[in-house]
Amino acid sequence: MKMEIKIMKNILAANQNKAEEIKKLLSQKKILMINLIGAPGAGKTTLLEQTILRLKDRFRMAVIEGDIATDIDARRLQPLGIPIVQINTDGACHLESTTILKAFDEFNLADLDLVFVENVGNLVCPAEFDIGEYAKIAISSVTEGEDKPLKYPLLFREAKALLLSKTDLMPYTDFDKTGFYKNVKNINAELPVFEISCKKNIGMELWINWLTQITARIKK
Ligand SMILES: Nc1nc2c(ncn2[C@@H]2O[C@H](COP(=O)(O)OP(=O)(O)OP(=O)(O)O)[C@@H](O)[C@H]2O)c(=O)[nH]1
Ligand SMILES: [Mg+2]
Repeated sequence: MKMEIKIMKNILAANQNKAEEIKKLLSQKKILMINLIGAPGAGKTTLLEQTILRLKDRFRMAVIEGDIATDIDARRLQPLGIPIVQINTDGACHLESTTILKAFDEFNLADLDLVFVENVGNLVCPAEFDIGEYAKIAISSVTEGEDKPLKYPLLFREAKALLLSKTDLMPYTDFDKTGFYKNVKNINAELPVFEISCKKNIGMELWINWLTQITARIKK
């Protein structure tokens, strides 16, 4: 039992060291890195497609796609014409900073303003790991229910913004929006929430404005 705890501590310490290296590098190069975290199917790749389309003329972007297996998401994003690296974790439920640093070798960092990381679909483990990002962004869809902030509090505590996705499906579910906001507030009173539907193009401007502002601030 003692041994297990020590191993976990070592893993987290090694991850943190690399994460600090990444933070320094990104700060030198004035690059903003976003770590997108949500359950499988919450709408992470769809959000990236729609976000990148809207910011393409403004920022130079790249994507690191994290999945347990396959390059399905990387292929989906390929038509956007930006650099993409697919990481397959081979079973691991989250990305770590060592792999992120290796993925940077595939990019010309001098040519980038914004790097999106789509973490492995999971509400738990990715929230525990600092990968050197500027911000963890949580995405939770209405079909997952309003109780997720209470059941998986770490992500909602760590996130700098929360996207409530698939709002077009709200009329077809028993999603309790008032309850959702109450639960979010309970965990993280300061967390900005953006209600979006990538499918019906609803609510995207506020999210895009928020992201544009923080990216522009980093570039100064
Ligand atoms: N109705 C509706 N469906 C959506 C919306 N956004 C995404 N979807 C659908 O939800 C499903 C999952 O979306 P993805 O973007 O692949 O989700 P993901 O979070 O990247 O999934 P993983 O990478 O497997 O974890 C797809 O069928 C999307 O078309 C939305 O705003 N409204
Ligand atoms: Mg995806």
